[in-house]
Amino acid sequence: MIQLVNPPKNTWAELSKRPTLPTENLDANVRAILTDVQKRGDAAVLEYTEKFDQAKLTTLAVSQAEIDASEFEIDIELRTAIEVAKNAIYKFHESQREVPEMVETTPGVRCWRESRPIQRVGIYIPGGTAPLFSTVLMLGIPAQLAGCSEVVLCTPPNAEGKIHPAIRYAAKRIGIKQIFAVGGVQAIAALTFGTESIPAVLKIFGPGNQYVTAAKQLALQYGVAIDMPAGPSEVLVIADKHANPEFIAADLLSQAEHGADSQVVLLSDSAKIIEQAINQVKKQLELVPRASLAAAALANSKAIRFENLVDCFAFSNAFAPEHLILALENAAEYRSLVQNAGSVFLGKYSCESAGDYASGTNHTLPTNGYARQYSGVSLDSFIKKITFQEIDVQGIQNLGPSIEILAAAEGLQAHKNAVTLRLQQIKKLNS
Ligand code: HSO
Ligand code: ZN
Repeated sequence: MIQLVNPPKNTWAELSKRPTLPTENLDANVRAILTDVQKRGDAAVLEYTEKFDQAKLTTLAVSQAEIDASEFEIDIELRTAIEVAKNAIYKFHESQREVPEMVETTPGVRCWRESRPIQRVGIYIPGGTAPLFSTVLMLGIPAQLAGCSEVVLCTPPNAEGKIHPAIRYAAKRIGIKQIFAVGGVQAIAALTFGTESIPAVLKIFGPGNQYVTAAKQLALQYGVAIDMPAGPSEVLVIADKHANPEFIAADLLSQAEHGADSQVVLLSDSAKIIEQAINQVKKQLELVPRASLAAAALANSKAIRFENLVDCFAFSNAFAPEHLILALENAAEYRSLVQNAGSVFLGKYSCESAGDYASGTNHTLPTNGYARQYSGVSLDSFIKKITFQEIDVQGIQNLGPSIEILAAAEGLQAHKNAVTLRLQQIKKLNS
């Protein structure tokens, strides 16, 4: 880890920059696949699947028999743990339902909002080095709770053309019926345009590599919504002298093992804690099977000592981490200092892994500094809110004259007339 002491404020923006991979021709290559899938549908998708995933498929849809078989392919322990996670995620997202509140803005004028689901949504689950079935739960559960009528899951097959059983099982447990063995840009393209077998959707969710992310950005241009711009996963820990260095190191490593481009930052006002945590990282790294990925991530990660915790929070807000762990005594009391973060973990027992899997909060969160302006995925991400209003005779009489003045002042006579005609009719009826 790169160690720094009290870096001046004018260096914070630079220190907060996430490394970017060279993206030469990336957009052009991604666009070419998108337009090819748009033109040739399943045939193109099958070709790209053979090219990028080495899987020779004849159909893209995962059969119901394969989905059902998942139950026997994973052990009872994992099935039970999935159930625990599912219940907690369900409970927390269920609590996000809003009861519509009707407001009388002027006597006789009532306004309110009602939620409706986004009808067709796509969930992308990356392949790569870890089968992220937890993400199936994180995206599928709020989709089901919102009442989305079609939930389409795409995930790349292995070279034998198979989907990891835990991904199939998680999908089955939450009632996702449409699973397609397709990944990468071709999956995003299929969800954007629809193919003979894969339905087009209105919004695409889920993490992915830089190609998938670029494809999602392009999908926006075709009128498809996306959850958020995504990037490599990241954690920032703020620790005081009371923190447990073993726990800090474990949390840093849990994020670092995601990939070589993961972002890991430790901030503290205690030189001793930083030293101990770094020693622990070295020790624990040896026990992690994905040590080479974690070591690569740690190589460009930072441990920074500041004069005090207020400066730590100021830096953290500038960095806007996806995950923020407050390894502080009385951590909850520091809440108001947090301005920018995707999800916050308070106190020594609140590890990020809990939020990644089973506490109930969503793990699809803004990375790359987007926590400054984006929220993580929630029930809201799967619904639209429609405003309603109902105006009675009294309401239009109260509000009408003001609307007439406003419309006239904008030079929009027809707008004014829509009110005037009604007011005139009311006058007639009353005389
Ligand atoms: N930390 C990841 C989520 C995840 N971790 C899935 C394990 N599985 C991004 O928030
Ligand atoms: Zn994680």
